This record gives sequence, structure tokens and C-alpha cells, in this order.
Amino acid sequence: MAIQTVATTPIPGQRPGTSGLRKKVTVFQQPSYLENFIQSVFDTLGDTSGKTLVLGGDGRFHNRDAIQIILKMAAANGFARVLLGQGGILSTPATSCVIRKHGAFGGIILSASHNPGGPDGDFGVKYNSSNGGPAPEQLTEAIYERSQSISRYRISDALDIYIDSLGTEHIEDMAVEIIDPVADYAELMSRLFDFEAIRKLFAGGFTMRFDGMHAVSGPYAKTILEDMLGAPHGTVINAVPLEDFGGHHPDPNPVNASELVALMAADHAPDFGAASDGDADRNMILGREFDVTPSDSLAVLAEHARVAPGYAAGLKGIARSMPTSRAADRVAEALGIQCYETPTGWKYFGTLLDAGRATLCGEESYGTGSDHIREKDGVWAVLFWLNLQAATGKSVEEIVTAHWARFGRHYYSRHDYEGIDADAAKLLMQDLRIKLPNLPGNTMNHYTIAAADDFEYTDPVDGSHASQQGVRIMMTDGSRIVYRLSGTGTEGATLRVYLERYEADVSQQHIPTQQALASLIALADSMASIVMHTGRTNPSVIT
Ligand code: VG1
Ligand code: CO
Repeated sequence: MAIQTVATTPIPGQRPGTSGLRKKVTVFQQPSYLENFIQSVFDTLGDTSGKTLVLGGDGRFHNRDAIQIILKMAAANGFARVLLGQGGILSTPATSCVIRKHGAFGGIILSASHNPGGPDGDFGVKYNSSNGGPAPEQLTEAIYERSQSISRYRISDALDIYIDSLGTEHIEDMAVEIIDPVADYAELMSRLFDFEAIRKLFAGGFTMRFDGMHAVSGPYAKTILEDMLGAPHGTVINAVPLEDFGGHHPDPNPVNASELVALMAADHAPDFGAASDGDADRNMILGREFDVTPSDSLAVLAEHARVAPGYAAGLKGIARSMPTSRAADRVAEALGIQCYETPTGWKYFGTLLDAGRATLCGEESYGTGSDHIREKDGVWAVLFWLNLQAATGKSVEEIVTAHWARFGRHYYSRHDYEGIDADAAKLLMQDLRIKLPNLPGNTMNHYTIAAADDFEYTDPVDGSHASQQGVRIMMTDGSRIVYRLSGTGTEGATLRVYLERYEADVSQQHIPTQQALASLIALADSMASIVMHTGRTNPSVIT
């Protein structure tokens, strides 16, 4: 075994987006592509000698190959120890948990999260810091800068190691401890939630279906729900992670998880339905014939947080991404705590969580989490909802409709135009930005525009600044349209249009969402000339 220094040249485009570097598998398979990026990460981190790194992924195609390369590079860059999930598996939340629990220097997560997998699908790499959270913007920018001047990488010429049994292996002077990917995480969950109450709920005949979507949440959900909490076998479906997610899109929303949605509307439907995404940080919550918007889920969990032992002392604050509905703001106000509005992407919550300013965080994109780790957490959210149902004896629908009656309902929908021409998307956003100063005061489709801007954010903890985070059009009645371009896609561009309307009148809170938002949707289309710019008359996905 010997450490090699290999000459290389910069590869354009290695800039991480909303959450890590995501590209087609075929791009990652190009010579030096992964090596250049990983060496750029290590170079940017500075002195890595003697440090501990956590490593794992969501099991998608290319995971195993990438793990062997990264292990050999970590050994060549002086790391003393790697904690590796058995079989190369570690969900995003479990990685965050393991980094924190073992005081690691940082971690590498191999995942393109909700993007499709397989040889023709996507692959991704994220770096998380010692707090367990995604690298902040300054760090990802520095990594990108480094990737554009890199001239060599270091790698051991050791043979591949066997990663499927627990125990310790060695590469050069570095120990590779192969750990149970579920154990630390499951132990943390058992301290946050009332497992006794949830066990009683299942013992009393409560039924649930958790769809692992053949992604990485399956092993976690199976161990916790079926083994630890006594849910009947078969509660967790599609539980085995597959390299191509069984050909499905591991993005839990009512469109991609349509089978689960149909089951929840069938005769003898389970009491509760849930699903998670590729790397298990997203969650979808369903009742019988009832789906909960992620924005409402955050607000409801905040309202009832004290039922869970981990949150019995109450919340310090709430944080939500800008496009997420303002349902949580109303709860924060009632609780007398702060609600922070951040740009899209979990990395912006890190400072607020570290500073003890926020306890719960959420995004409209099926992401919910808390200060227990520094990532959003799918299984955690499902356990929170189970705890809530066990504590109140109420159904999902009863809990949410009571919430609306108390706080009002924020009708909410996101319209995605996927795979549109990248230049056309840029032009659409540019045109909108030019219009902004002239919009306030105008009345269109019965809406009067109160304010319009391009969202900017200054982090209240470290003062860092982010601009151009989404165009917001705010109406005088509190309704809102937000436009932004996705930072996770790998083909063309994706335009996301976020629509929100507030309804305080209980008699008007049960209209089908698209109907309730119809005139706002029409306004959003015409204001941005979506058809003209994209050639699309309809969004490709509505959630
Ligand atoms: C999307 C979501 C965002 C989320 C990000 C990563 O980003 O909108 O809320 O944080 O995915 O989630 P974008 O830039 O495509 O809108 V995951 O579960 O894919 O890591
Ligand atoms: Co994810």
C-alpha cells in the first residue's frame, strides 16, 4: 500500500447547489470527477490529519464505488478514522446524528436526495461540518473555488475493503469503523418521543403504512416502527433500499406516492400514512383521505410540541424557509416566540439552531426538523405525528382542522415547471425583477399588490448575506406568489411557483386547494408570462 499523488486539472461546474453537488451518474463516473471534488473539500478544510470523518450514502447507484474512492482519499489525506455506515448506508439525518454523537470533524453524504437514481439517474455529494449540518454557503463557495484551481489529488493504492460487516478495517494508517447505520439514530428518537405511548397506540389496533420508496428510510422505519414500537410487519412497505429506487422517483409528494395516497382513500384505509425521500430527510404526512401540507405540518407540530418529551420545555423559536407558508408564524406569535424566515435550503437554519434561537424548522418541500440534529428529518417527523396522535387520541384530519379553526387556514400549493430551457428560465426571472418596482399599488384579478421584492437575507447570528433568493409578490389581503429557480436539478432549469392564500372563515376552509387558489394561479401565470417564456401551459408537478 502506498499513497499516490495524482496530477489533475480543474473541471468546470463543480459548484454545489441548494444541497450539495448533484450531477448525472455518468458525469460523476468521468475520470477524476469525484476525486477532484473530494480533494477540493479536503483542501478547503485545512488540516485533516488525525481527524474523524463520517461517511455513508442513500444506497443509490454508484454509492459503493464512490465510497471506496473516498475511503482511499481520506486515508491519503491523513484522516485517522472513518465511521462508515454498514454497506455504505447512512441516511442524511443519521449522518448528522453520528457526527454530533461521536464528535466527528465532519461527514460526507453521498446522495442526490429526492432526484431519481440508477445508471441514468443522478448522484450527489454533500459535506457536513462538525455541528452535523450542511456546509454553509461560504464553505461550499470556497470548495468550488478550490475545484477551479486544483492540480493534484491524493489517494491510497490499497485494495477495496469489505464494507458489509460490522467491525474495523484499515487503509494505510486509517481505521475504518463499520457501524450499524440505524443504532445511534434510533436511540436518539427513543429519547425525544414517548415510545411507550406510541407502543400502546399500535397495541390498540392503530394502523399505519410507511412507504420507504425503496430509498434509505426503509431500514430506519422498519427497526423503529416494527421492531421497537410493535407496529405489525408490513407497516413499512418498499423498505429495502435499491440502487434505482425500483425505477421510482424517491420524492414523497402526492404525485410520486400516488399508490399510498390511493390506499389512504380506499375502504379500510390505515389510520395514518407517511413516506420519505431518497436520503430520508423529507416526510409526507397523510390521514385517511387527507393530506397535510408540509407548511401546515410545521405549524401543527409547533402548536403541539410539548406533547413530545423532547420538546416538553417548549420551543425557543421557529424557522421556516421563505416560500414556506406563514402558518407557523401565527403559532409563533401565539406562543410569544420568534419566527425566522430564511432562504431555501437547510444550510440556512444551522446558525439559528446552533445559537439556540430556533427549536423547530421547516420547508414547504416536505422538510421538517429540529435542533436534535442539523438536517431535516423524515422519520423524526413521522414519529412526532405518531406521538401527537397517541397523546391526543385524535386523527390527522381532526388535528389539522382544529388547527385551522384556531389559527385560520393557509391554502398552499407549489407549481413546478421542470426541465425547461435554462436561458428561458433566467429571462423569465430577469423580466420579473425588472417589473418589481412598478408592481405595488396595481390591482389585478381582484388582488392589489402591497409589496414586491427579490428576497434577501442577512443571517442574524453571523451576519452573512444572501441575495436573489426568490421573487415575492405580496397582496394586500396577505396572499402571496413566490417565484424561484431550483438549485438541485441536473437537467435544464426548474421554475417553482409558490402560491398562498389565507382564509380565516371556518366555513370557507374546506375548498379543494387548486380551486381556492385559482385566481392567484391565473395571476401568477400572467404576471410572469410563464406560457410565453417556457412554452408550457401547465406545470409538470403540482403539490
Ligand atoms: C429543493 C427544495 C428545498 C430543499 C432542497 C433539498 O431545493 O425546494 O426546500 O431544501 O430541495 O432537499 P430546490 O433548490 O430544488 O428548490 V433534498 O431532500 O433534495 O436534500
Ligand atoms: Co432529501
